[in-house]
Formats: sequence, structure tokens, C-alpha cells
Amino acid sequence: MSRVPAQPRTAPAQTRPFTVHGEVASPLTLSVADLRERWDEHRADVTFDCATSGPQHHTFHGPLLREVVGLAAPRFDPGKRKLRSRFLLAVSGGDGHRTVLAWAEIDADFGGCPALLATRMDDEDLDTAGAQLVVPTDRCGARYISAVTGIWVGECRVPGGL
Ligand SMILES: Nc1nc2c(c(=O)[nH]1)N[C@H]1C(S)=C(S)[C@@H](COP(=O)(O)O)O[C@H]1N2
Ligand SMILES: [Mo]
Repeated sequence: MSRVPAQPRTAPAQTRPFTVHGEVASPLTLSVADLRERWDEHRADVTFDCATSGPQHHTFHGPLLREVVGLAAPRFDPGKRKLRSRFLLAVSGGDGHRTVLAWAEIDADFGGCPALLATRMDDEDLDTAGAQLVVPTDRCGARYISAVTGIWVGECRVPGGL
């Protein structure tokens, strides 16, 4: 009886890490494995509507976006709610799709949205695909950015204004 040679044990393929950068004291470079290991895992059962393919249902797992971005320490005084409410997050995917959230949407003192950076979608770990932004309070799917490559954090400035 011939023996099938054992498959070499290789670590699962990983995408490039993504960055949390901008007006932050401690910029971060994180893999999906880092997200899994360094923060508490939350779960979101969501249904969102896609303009082209209709309602989509998924179960996501991953850390809260506000906890991950919090570790990068956005350059606001955490005790000053009005200053926190000026901050924006721009989340980019590898294909150029991008979106913005206000920090206040996810801040527990404001909108309190439990947005996730998912490490798992349904039965699939996202180490190969890349982390996915999950905005459970959104009715439509456009902000569920897949294969996240970067999160820019910074203060909203009004062009030409005070
Ligand atoms: N990187 C990236 N993420 C994306 C998009 C995209 O074009 N690029 N499309 C969004 C839109 S419009 C929808 S409806 C959902 C679709 O998610 P699904 O492919 O899991 O159904 O992904 C979102 N995330
Ligand atoms: Mo969509």
C-alpha cells in the first residue's frame, strides 16, 4: 500500500497588515491574527441590503472598532466630549473602496454603535481575505468594507472656516 506523503504544515496565508494612522499618538500596524489575540471578541448577526444583490445575512466576530482605534490614542483629550465629537475615521479597502465614520457614531457617549473589525465571517476566518468593517446599525452594505488596508483618524476641519 503506497503512502501519501504528509502535507507540509504551513501557517495559513495572511494578507498584509493594515494600519491605524493619522492624528494618533501611537500608530498601529495590525494583522487579523493581532485583532484576534489582542482584544475581546464580539459577535454581530447582521442583515444588510446590497443595491445589486439584495439582502445579505452574515454572522461576524471581531473586536470593537472603538477599542482598536482607542489603542492608537487619537489626539483628543478623552475627557472632552465636544473635542471627541470632531473626529473622523476614514476606512479604506484594498480595491480603493473607502468610507468615513464619525468617531461619535461609535463612541459610547454618543451613537454607541458596536462597529467591529471582523476577523471571521460566518464559518471563515478572514486572515487571507483581510479584516472587514462591520456597522451593524447600517441598513445598507456599502460601509461593510472588506479587506481593510488602513484606518485614518483625524479631526474634521472646515475648509476656509473657523
Ligand atoms: N473593499 C470593498 N468592500 C466592500 C465593497 C467594495 O466594493 N469593496 N462593497 C460594499 C457593498 S456595496 C456591499 S453591499 C457589501 C457586500 O458584501 P457581500 O459581498 O458580503 O455580500 O460589501 C461592501 N464592502
Ligand atoms: Mo452593495
